[in-house]
This record gives sequence, structure tokens and C-alpha cells, in this order.
Amino acid sequence: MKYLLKNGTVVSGTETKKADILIEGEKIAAVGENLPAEGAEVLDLKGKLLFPGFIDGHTHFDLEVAGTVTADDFETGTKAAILGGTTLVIDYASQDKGGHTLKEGLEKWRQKADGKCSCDYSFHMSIVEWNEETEREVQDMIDEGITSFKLYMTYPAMMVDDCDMYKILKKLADCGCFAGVHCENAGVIDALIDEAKKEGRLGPENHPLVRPDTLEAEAVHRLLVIAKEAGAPVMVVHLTNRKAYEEILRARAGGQTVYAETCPQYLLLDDSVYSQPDFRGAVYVCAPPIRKKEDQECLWNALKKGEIQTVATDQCSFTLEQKALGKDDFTKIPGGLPGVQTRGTLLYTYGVKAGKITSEQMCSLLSENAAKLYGVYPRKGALLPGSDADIVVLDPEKESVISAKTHAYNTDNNPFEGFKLGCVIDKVFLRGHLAVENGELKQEKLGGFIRREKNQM
Ligand code: DUC
Ligand code: ZN
Repeated sequence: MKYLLKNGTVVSGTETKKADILIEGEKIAAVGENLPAEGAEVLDLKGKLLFPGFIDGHTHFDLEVAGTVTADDFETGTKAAILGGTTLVIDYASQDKGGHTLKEGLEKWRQKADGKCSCDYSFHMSIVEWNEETEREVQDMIDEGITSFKLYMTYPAMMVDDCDMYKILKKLADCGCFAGVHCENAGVIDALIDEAKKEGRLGPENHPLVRPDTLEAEAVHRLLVIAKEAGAPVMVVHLTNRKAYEEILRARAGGQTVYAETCPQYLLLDDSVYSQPDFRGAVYVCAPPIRKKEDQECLWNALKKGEIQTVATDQCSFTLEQKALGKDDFTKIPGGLPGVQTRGTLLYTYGVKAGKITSEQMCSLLSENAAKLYGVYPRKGALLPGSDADIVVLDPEKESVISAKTHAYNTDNNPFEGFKLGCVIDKVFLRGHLAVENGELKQEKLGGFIRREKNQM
């Protein structure tokens, strides 16, 4: 199919300009003026902003958490993603503990995703056990196009100790790759949970109290000390607060390469959400928890200064019934929030329209930087001749309101319920296919597995 997108405003990480885009098949054939319309369906996009398809480098679909499974799997989750302008999700495949291989983990996650996705998809590989075979398998993963990894400093089923952290980071650096790391101090969190339970503090308002910012900052500090010894670049995923951010700045000032990711919930919500009545606080239980207003301000400033490279979602959704598994004990509430459908519209409304970041910065945070970090640039993350025709058409004049009544997730709750949006996602092209039109999904399950190159940042 051939499309000529006329009169739109094309956004990149460095400029915003009026230009037409010619799509031929799955690719962008040309960007410019007076492009030939022969044989093309012509769409007049006057007044619309055209972004490269958004990339969400942090999703959890079809994931077992706290004795249940996320409400959204790859089918429902990627429908929500593409409706929100995300054309590539990078989910987490995981090795299982107990002598299992990375290959088994990848096969398991390919089975969950293959044939079900409405946007393109890839995986980071979570390494939870380190031995000679795992070490050999790192290259096998790279050969399969899995070029980024994940490590946990919390969660018993996933976490690695400092010794293995050092060895893994060093190996990944030798291979030209890096890991995203979930930074929280597991031991002290356990102690604080024990205290809360002994004192009979069992409601969701206790969740942020047992996972304070200091314990995230301590883990970031420790990670960065280990990474320095290993000579390894590293990414801090879902950064939430000022103290942890300052650890990153300190390490960078010492010459280290440290990437940072944050998420809309840490930019737009504050910890008062945990005190909502009638167990509503459970909706917001996620790890790390939502922090204070001052932390939001710090993160926005870091985005403005380009000190945070990407905004992902940590999408991990549960129904109210699932959240109620922790009705009598907040530590049993499955942790996670949905977010893939509203990342772009929230960032545009509360970032660009509010004057906190520019459209170009939004493009870097959602598309360009993510494409470079995860080795798909300029195939993705750019509107250039030869790039995949993954294009988000955003209407900055229309308004909408986020509601669980209308969202596409398989859940009955939305952490951004009632948030006003000063834009809508009007159309989304996925590799030249008009998948979303007038905000509605027109073509589903067109997503394919994307093999990635190494970090290009
Ligand atoms: N945090 C969550 O809240 N859920 C899933 C994984 C994570 O790190
Ligand atoms: Zn996560």
C-alpha cells in the first residue's frame, strides 16, 4: 500500500518541521515537499503532529506475579499499546531459577507473544542465575537479536547477589551490551515489612513506607560502584526519586556511562494515592512505589536537561479482584500498573503542553533514544527514508479523559483515572499498515518479532 501523508508537522529529536511523508509498502520512501501522489492514498494531516512510532522499553505482559498473572497478555496489552501510539514494546523474557537456561526463557516468552501482538515486539533477557552455561548463552541471545538484559536487586525469585552482578555486568560490557537494573535494597525492605506486620500495619498505605526512596538510592549507589569496578555501562530502570537520581549524577561525573529510565506514574502521581479509602490505594501498589511531589519535580527537570534518556511504562496490570489478593496484607497485593495506552498522550499533555519539555524532547524520550539504546535505529525511532513506516499521528487540538470505562486494557481500574488529555492519538501506522484510524484499532495482530542490534547510544 502507498500513502502520501500531506501537510503534517514532522517531529524528530532535533527539529519540528512541516513536511510530507511518502509511505511505500512497509517503509518510508521519502520525506519532503512536492512528493509524487501517483498511486498513493493521500491523507491531509494539517494541524497534526507526526512522531516516529513510540517504543516502550519496559512492559510486562502475561507475567506471573504474587500467585496470579497480569490481566493483560500480549494480545490485549499490545492492542492498548498501539492505540496509544506505541509501535514497538520490549518486554522481559526471563530465565527461571533452578538450572534453567536463557534459551528456555526466550522460547517461553516467544510462545506467549508470537502471533498475538498488534504492535512489533522484542525482549530483554532477565538473568537470574549465573554459571558457565549462562555466560556462554549471552552470545546466543545476541545472535537471536536479544541485545539488552535485566537484573534485579530485589525479589527472591529474580535477584542476583553483588558477586554475580559484577560478573554479569562485566561479561555484558565485553559483549558491547548493557543491563537495565531494578534497584531496591531487598534485605532492609524485608526487615521493614517484618516490622509493619508485627505492628499490625497491613493496609496499602504501608507499601511506600517499607520501600522508601533511601533504599532505592542505596541500591543505585551499590549498582554503580559495582558497574564502575566492572567497567560496565548500565541502565537504572524506573527511576523514581531525587536521592537515586543524585547517585546517577555522581557516577556520571566520575566518568561512568549510566542511562536512566522513568515512567509516567513517577512523573504525575504522588504518594498520597496510597491513602485513598476503600482499599483504592492498592491500585497504585508497584515497585518501586510512587514518591513525593518534590521527586516528580526533580524527574521533570532531569527530563528537561536530558539527564534521563527514556520514559517507559513498566506496564503490569491487574484487576481490582486481583489486587484484593492483598486485602488483609499489603505485601500480597500484586504489584504493577497499566500504562502503555497513555504514555504518549500524558507526556504530551503534562510535559509538552505544560511547557516542561519540548516536542523534540518527547520524541527523543519515547522514540529516538529508545531506538538507539535498544539497537533498532534508524529502522525505528526515526521518520527518515528507509525507516519502517511506524508513524504516530497526534492531534494536539482534541481533548479526552482517561477512564477505565473506555480504556483498552483488560482491567477495571486505571491509575490515571480522570486525567484530562490535551491531545488524542488519531492514527498509527505500523510498518506502513494503517493500524489505528480515528483512535480505533482497524487492523490487529500485525506485530512481528524484531531482532535488535547492540546499543547505539
Ligand atoms: N514492579 C512492579 O510493580 N511490577 C512488576 C515488576 C516490577 O518491577
Ligand atoms: Zn518492570
